[in-house]
Amino acid sequence: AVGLKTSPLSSTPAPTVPWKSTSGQNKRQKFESVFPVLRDELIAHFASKGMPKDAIDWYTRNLDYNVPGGKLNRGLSVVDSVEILKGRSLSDEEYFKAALVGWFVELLQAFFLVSDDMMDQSVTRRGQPCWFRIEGVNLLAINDSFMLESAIYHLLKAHFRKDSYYVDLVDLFHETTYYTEMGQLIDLITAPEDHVDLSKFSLDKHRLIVIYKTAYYSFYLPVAAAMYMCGIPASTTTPNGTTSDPYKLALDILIPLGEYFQIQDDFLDFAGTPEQIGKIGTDIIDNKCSWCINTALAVATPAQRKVLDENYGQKDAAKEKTVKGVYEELKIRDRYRAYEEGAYQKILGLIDTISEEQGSDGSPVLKKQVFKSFLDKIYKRTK
Ligand code: GPP
Ligand code: MG
Ligand code: MG
Ligand code: MG
Repeated sequence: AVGLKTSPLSSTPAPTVPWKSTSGQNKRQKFESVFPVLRDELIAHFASKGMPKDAIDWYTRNLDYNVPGGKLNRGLSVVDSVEILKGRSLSDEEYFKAALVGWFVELLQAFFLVSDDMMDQSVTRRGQPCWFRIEGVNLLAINDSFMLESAIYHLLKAHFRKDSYYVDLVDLFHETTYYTEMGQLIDLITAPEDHVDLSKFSLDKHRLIVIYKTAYYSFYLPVAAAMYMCGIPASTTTPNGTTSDPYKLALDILIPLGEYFQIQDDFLDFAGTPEQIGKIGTDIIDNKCSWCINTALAVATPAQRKVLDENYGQKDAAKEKTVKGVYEELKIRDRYRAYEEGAYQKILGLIDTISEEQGSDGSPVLKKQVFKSFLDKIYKRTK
């Protein structure tokens, strides 16, 4: 074995700070400027193993093609949450570490998207062809996705192994990945390619799928990671003696938030243009248990139901169009707008239940603004 434990690890100290020069620019650019730092660190480590030039070029292309270029909501939420929880602006070192963890969430997302696009047989992503569709890539994209995932744990070890919360972060990323894979499994087996049976769909089934495939990694992971980095303990006791688990409290808000986000994704798969959403919707053709079909099934007349039964889940653009026609007849757009308003109000109500009262031991506490800031990032999104 290569003795992973004893081999010298690359750069633990924060490298020169390229993001300093962007201090007047917006949060996104500042966050984006950290990506080349970790990309170069991964490539330098890879090259140090004697990897040949063509492999170095391949890995660099994998990272550049698949990791940046998204909306970055998840990654930015780590940084925003750390700032809100600390209640002050961050030092350069603190910013760098929060941004690194933000990029770990984006690396995890890249790993999921590269493989999800193969499983969903998607065409485009973020306005460009899906990685596996690039000439010469094909099934090699499976290994490329694995490398995006493993990069997280390499960088975590390089930068965080001496921190008290290191093991919490490792565990959080592992557990969240496992949950997402459980969700992906039920997403896929509820959508068999060769057998359409709409009676198997339900909004309860949909809820289970989206909580596991999306909500944990997209919402709980960034916030819980920030909470660990800020030293929020697993249990707090208020001065009046009641105890609560801030992570459970966060989960109880972030799961409904994630459910709302995936319903937006399902709606945009039907109603968004590829220019807007950067991807071509495949849910109807892929026989997905989407919010749109479930909402349609709940209100369809027997005649409309028959049309859905005969046209859903088939690799046929004309049939897809027919399904979309039924969605328009059933006013799915209006129903979505009503859903969105209700979900927004419900989540605001959940956020309001958070007590910001200081625990009796003086340890840091959860803040409403963490959730408000995340909700604001996605409310009424069109991409
Ligand atoms: C979103 O589903 C869920 C994921 C991208 C998680 C994938 C999980 C794996 C373990 C691979 P989606 O297919 O609706 O997303 P999109 O619409 O972006 O393709
Ligand atoms: Mg999918
Ligand atoms: Mg997909
Ligand atoms: Mg989708």
